[in-house]
Amino acid sequence: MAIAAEATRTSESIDTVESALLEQWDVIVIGAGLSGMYQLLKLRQMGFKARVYEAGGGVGGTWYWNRYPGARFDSESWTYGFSFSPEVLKEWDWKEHFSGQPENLRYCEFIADKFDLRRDITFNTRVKAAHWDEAANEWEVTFEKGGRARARFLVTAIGPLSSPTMPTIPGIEDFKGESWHTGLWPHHPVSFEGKKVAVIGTGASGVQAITEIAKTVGELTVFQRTPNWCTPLRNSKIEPETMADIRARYDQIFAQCRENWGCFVHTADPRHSTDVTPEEREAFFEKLYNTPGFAFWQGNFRDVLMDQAANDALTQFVIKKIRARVKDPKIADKLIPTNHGYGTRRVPLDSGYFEVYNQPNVKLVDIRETPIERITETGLRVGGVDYEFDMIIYATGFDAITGAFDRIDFRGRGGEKLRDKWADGPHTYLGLNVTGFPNMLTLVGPHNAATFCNLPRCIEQNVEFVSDLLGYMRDKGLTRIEATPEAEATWTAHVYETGSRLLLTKVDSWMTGVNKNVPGRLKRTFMAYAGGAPKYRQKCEEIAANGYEGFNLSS
Ligand code: NA7
Repeated sequence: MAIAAEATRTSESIDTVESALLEQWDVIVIGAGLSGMYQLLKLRQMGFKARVYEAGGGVGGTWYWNRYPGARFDSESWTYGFSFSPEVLKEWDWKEHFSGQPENLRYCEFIADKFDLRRDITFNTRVKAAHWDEAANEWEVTFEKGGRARARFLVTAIGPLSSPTMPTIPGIEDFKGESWHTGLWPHHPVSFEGKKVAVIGTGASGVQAITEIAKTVGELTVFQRTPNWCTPLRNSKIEPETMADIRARYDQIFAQCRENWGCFVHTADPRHSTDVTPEEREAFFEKLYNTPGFAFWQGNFRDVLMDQAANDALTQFVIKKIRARVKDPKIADKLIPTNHGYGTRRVPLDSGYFEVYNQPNVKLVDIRETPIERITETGLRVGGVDYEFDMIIYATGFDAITGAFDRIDFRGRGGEKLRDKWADGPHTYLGLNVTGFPNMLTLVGPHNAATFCNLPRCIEQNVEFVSDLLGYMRDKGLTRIEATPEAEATWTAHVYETGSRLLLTKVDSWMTGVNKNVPGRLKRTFMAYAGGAPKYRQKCEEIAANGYEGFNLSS
């Protein structure tokens, strides 16, 4: 039951090959995750003939694919749901403050049912290529399973973390036991009871999965390359009266998110960490550490993610916490990151992660000390020692942000390949369009504020901007839009300038585009706009108010 070494999400059922089929639409949307679903709804409401093509067998994107044990929100559930529909807000009850994957997928399905979205979505259809046809002024999209479709506008809703990557360890194909990638988790139940399980990878997915698997596993061995700074999630149930209170405050909650850098409810403290005494600082850290969600990361003193000395003080606090949670000091040493400060990579939120290593049936192997040599038929060879396993879990992450674009052969004006254009990092205007790729709008694309965002909040902003733009063009009889080279260059430079203030842009992670499993992804680049969602929204509003300045619009 081994999975393929190459982590591809192939279309789930290969229907009849309809290679002759040519479908014609006003707008094609690629992807039926949250952004694709909302974009479809808006386009339909505006009277556009729109079609969504989705590789998976259902809606939900991230929540459709990432079914691994322990997968759940790190955002408060009630800040994550869509805000655009008062009816949805009235009808949907969140059951936990940080809701789990099964419920999150149900939410996506509820949205699809509520707005009858599925009738405009073609499932099990992975887009292989999208080519701009200059003469026809439209896009032609071809599918892996055959068939093609054309539309004047192309909207990519392909997600920032949707291209899973496997390690480049030799022998992956040889393993005879069960093996799964967290981002390609099967739809049937997977039991760990009595089994010897290996997990490779300790990012946010690995941390959630390891904690859950440890509850029932026979023996668990974690292969860790880089430890991460985890802090407690502190999830809890939402009782009906609490849900009623949340519902009454939705306007206020979403308004608060709108004003926040990453659209969370945790706002950075306006003080510098040196404005208070060491005792006050410690007490503040303690309070935040005990607050659910990203409070400790996002609601801390304003300088801790920008100033090295401030970050060092915070890091020392987390080190103490890890040491207090892990009984064996030698294991604690291995679990404490040494190559980056707290909060400079995506912080996994944990629900008992460090305590897992106090269990007698859980082992931690530091593969920087003893690298994995190969995968064998029965397990892993590490430092000359063969470890036997029933199951190997790859929690090895994604080719982030631009990876999903690289998997589709996008070609713009004159046949230019997007992959080539972005070879040294993304170049975009607002993270929503690329010069040379007319009429292509990239929701949650690189250099968009959405990458650092409580995603649905920024998805709503992105989708509404794109919808207004398409409505404006239709009203004015315009059929073509493309960012000017100047606007693209200015925005790209602005993204770099803004990012350089953050410590996280000086550290290797998916946020800086580094993935050691992917050729050409070893050099850091800037994947996201770090100026924050409020500034981004303001910029978009100004641009729209000025007749979409920075874009060439023509009929
Ligand atoms: P991440 O955060 O990219 O984590 C991937 C993990 O896998 C990380 O610990 C990697 O170590 C490890 N990894 C990757 N390749 C290897 C190899 N070849 N050998 C050993 N270990 C490896 O992905 P996640 O899925 O956890 O999270 C992605 C985001 O999804 C998350 O931040 C949330 O926003 C949702 P490394 O750090 O590269 O040394």
